[in-house]
Amino acid sequence: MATAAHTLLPLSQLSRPVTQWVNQVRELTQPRAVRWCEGTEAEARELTAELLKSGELKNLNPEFFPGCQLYRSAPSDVARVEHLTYICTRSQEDAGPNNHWMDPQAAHAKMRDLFRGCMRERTLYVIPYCMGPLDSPLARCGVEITDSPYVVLNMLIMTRAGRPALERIAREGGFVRGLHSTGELDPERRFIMHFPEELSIESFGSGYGGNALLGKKCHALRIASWQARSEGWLAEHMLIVGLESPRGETHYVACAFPSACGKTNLAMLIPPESLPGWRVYTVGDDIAWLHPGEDGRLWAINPEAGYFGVVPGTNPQTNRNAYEMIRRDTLFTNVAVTADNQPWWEGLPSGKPALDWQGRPYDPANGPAAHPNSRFTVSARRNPSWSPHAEDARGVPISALVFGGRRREVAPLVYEARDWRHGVLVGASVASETTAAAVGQVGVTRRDPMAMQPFCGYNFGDYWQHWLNVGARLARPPRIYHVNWFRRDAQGKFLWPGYGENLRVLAWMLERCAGRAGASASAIGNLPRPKDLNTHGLNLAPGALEALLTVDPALWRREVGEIREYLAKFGARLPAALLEELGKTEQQLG
Ligand code: GTP
Ligand code: SPV
Ligand code: MN
Repeated sequence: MATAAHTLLPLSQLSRPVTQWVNQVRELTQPRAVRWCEGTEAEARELTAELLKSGELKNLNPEFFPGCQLYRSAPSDVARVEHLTYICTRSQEDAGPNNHWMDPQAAHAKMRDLFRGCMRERTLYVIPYCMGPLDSPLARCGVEITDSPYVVLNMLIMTRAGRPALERIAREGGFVRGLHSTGELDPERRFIMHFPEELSIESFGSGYGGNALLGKKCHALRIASWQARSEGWLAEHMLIVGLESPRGETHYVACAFPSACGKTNLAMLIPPESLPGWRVYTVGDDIAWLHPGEDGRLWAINPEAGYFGVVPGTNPQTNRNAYEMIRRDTLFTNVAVTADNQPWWEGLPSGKPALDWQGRPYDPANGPAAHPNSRFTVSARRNPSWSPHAEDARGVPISALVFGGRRREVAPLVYEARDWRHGVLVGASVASETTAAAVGQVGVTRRDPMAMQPFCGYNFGDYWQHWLNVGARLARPPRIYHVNWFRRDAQGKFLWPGYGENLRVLAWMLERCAGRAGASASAIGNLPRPKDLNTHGLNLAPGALEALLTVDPALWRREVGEIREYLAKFGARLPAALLEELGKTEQQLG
């Protein structure tokens, strides 16, 4: 009975390298106890009960929101902190102008000082986790050490965590090391450090989302993008969605939009009634790992097992799937509550807030009731549109890649790149208005190539070359598109209804892939003519569609100039192919 005996082994005896590392960290941080996470439901229930008892979590109204809790983070700890996030490579050039950089030795020394003794009076949790299906050769494992039970609860939902992950680590040997402490939540003593050459992460002083759930942005994007480059694949900030047409064909599309620009919503889109026969299946809502397959196509897995999604704006009209999904077994962070203890957020059609996200009596003078970056954490299995192929070990084949941004002007609703090479330029040129997902000013337009500005673990120049190399290996590469759901009219109103109606744009892309849909060529790529989009049952203001599909040569000449200036920052590391493609666009603009 070798297997039975094996499962009885304490976790601390499964992998010597993991145990050695835990012991080193224990010595440095001095916790009062060490707890290894098994990943069972009983364990999650027990941890939840402890947090309810200590008051860190609050139960929400069990009649309407069974199994749901509220967590309020420190008011100064509500979003990612890009200015405190570093890539620590031996050479600064390897981190590139797109990253903050610190010398690895200096960074380790700084972090050692912060971590020394930081877990006194606290429990150290060891979370072995697997990013991707446990049986997938494309999945990668890590271990997060944290002193935050809230982080543990999130990681148990967001990743495949516990014994099976540690068993895989014991078999394979390698794993990403992520050390995290909430410290004193002092923004002056907060750093998120990445050591891609060592496959390790050190995060101190924040308990929030991407700063603290180390499997997510830190591992699955910043470290994984580095690993992906050396191994020949791509780690991207992309949703993955399956679209079944009325003809019964299913195609998968992966889309990179910056934070809070519509990935979760598109991933679980509900087809409008006027487009009968379409079905939508969610594979992932935030991160895609893309691998060239033996068949010459690009294949994608979602490394995550849950969603850490933006709450405000979720309602039965915009996203009924998400609205239903978060009505049970969901962890809410920084939402408001009603007088009868239901969660409340801006965009709900009914109810009113009694307490705001900080737990104060609601007063509009204090700003929104729910924090604009308030989030839900929920298992992907709760999603009514969860794809039956989301757990496939080899992933799903991708027919189209889509880049997008939040831009009130310039970028049309949709356009198609001329080919892969041009598509890499289109991705590298993405610009978007900043959102509440990161600390800083909101609504400022900045370059966010491939929606990876905050997440690429190395020099963008090398990254774009890697994209070109991957494309060259694909006999059947996906087509590449750019979309913008956020164009506005002169009064500031959105020109496009968005949400479920976005399916009309995706449908055009798939028809293009099948060689059935028309387009007109422009300097920036191919655009649908109004007649190429299915607008049946769509209620647009007069002239809106024409405005959405217009390329203004004067605005675009300025845009091309700005793109050229931006790309020049990457100097010798910038692939010449991107400048050649930009030159073609410029020439055609006249
Ligand atoms: P991260 O989790 O931060 O990576 O965000 P995300 O890209 O998944 O964005 P999400 O789908 O959560 O949407 C962010 C905000 O944009 C929400 O408030 C949505 O209501 C809003 N939004 C999403 N899709 C659309 C759309 O098609 N049109 C408009 N106008 N707003 C949208
Ligand atoms: C994002 O900001 O892109 C998110 C949320 O998905 S976080 O986990 O905080 O990165
Ligand atoms: Mn994201």
